[in-house]
Amino acid sequence: MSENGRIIVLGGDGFCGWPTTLQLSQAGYDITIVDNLVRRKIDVELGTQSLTPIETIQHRIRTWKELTGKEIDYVDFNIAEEYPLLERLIAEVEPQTIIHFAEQRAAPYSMKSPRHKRYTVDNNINGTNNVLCAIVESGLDVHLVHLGTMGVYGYGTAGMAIPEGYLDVKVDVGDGKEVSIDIPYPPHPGSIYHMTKTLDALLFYYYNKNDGVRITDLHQGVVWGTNTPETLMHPALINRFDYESDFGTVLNRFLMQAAVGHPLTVYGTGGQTRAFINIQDTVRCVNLAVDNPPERGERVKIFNQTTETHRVRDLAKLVSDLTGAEIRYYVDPRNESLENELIVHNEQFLALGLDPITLSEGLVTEVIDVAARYKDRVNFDVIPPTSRWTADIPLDKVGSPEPVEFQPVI
Ligand code: NAD
Ligand code: USQ
Repeated sequence: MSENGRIIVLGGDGFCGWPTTLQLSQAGYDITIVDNLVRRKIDVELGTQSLTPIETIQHRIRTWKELTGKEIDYVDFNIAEEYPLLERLIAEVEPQTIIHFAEQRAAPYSMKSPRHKRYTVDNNINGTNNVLCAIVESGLDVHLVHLGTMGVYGYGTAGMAIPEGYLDVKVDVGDGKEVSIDIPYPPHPGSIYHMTKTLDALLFYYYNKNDGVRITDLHQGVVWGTNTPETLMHPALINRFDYESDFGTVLNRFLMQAAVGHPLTVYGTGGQTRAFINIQDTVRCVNLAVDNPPERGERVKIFNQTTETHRVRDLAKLVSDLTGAEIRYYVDPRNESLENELIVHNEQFLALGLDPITLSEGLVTEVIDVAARYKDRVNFDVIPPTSRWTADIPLDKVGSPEPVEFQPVI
């Protein structure tokens, strides 16, 4: 029997799910992972692999048991398609919490083709609906913690900081009177993937209102970094590191590119500002969310899971200053603002005790070291972008360096 309780981690073989699983197991929770390993299969589809040599999930779990004596259960099924298995698992495990990482999470992959658009919607929306439906059917008071994205808000505002999920608005009700109401922040997705997260939010709103399901939605920024104290305990526990152009996120891509001597691939002017979080803080935040569930009857609890914002070209300059890497501007394959300001509230996690890891030279160098160590595994063909947002962006321009006249002065 666990010291702390039982948790089902959906998507526990993935980049965020694996280190979170280990940390929660170390903290004394009994963990059951559900993962259909689709992420590993997508690597085969894209002709790539994690930069770090990740072991099979069975080997990972065995190594963890040998090192710590702690058991992690693993079940392989598709939560979007195999609903009865989900119902049965929840009835058997009787979890206090389900953490839901199990979605197709790459914006470029979701824009690749009609098949990829439809897969992303089918997988993410059916998966989330199945989890909610199965929780209700179980009759158990399960707290659902979902990994959402900062991208549900879009990346600009009317001038204020982005609130944590809800917006206070004043409505003119006539006769010069105004009432104040608190509404879910208007969704503003920038890709099919981000759209699925805004649809997830509506599912949460409904199941919370109708069935009283306790839900925490974590609006997470771009994650960077690789390892956590637990994944560093043994080479077989190493976390995955995505570097190709669909799943590789911007800062990790720049760090890998610097390590292998590829120019840093800045899209457009690099004026896009995004919210960021280190993988170690991802793990801490999920743990804090698990330990601080909403009360019964409380509305969906929303946290902005991010610790700092940066402009893409500033990140490129930082990496270039540290490593001497060349910066190269590429035609932006995305339909996105070329320049935006982004200020984000994140006080709730700070109030719960999060002490953020911010971009520091030491940590950046550590990630470059990881990349340098495994640079022989890099396939240079999968570094330039290949997915485009609209047919207006000529195919032959995607993945091409931008003409010189578009280059901004840093
Ligand atoms: P990932 O692709 O590495 O992990 C997702 C895992 O879920 C994979 O192991 C995959 O095999 C599994 N999975 C997907 N669909 C499934 C299904 N239908 N049934 C069973 N298993 C399934 O992604 P990640 O980077 O770990 O992201 C996890 C979550 O965090 C995602 O929901 C993502 O939207 C969110 N998020 C990630 C980032 C980031 O920068 N990585 C940033 C913000 C939010
Ligand atoms: N970018 C570059 N060069 C690159 C890669 C990206 O300039 O080589 C730019 C993109 O144009 C974009 C920004 O960097 O403006 C961020 O791109 P990204 O690929 O790092 O992140 P994104 O597509 O937004 O998606 C990632 C995760 C997703 C998560 C999201 C959080 O893959 O799961 O939801 O970050 S957020 O960005 O806050 O919406």
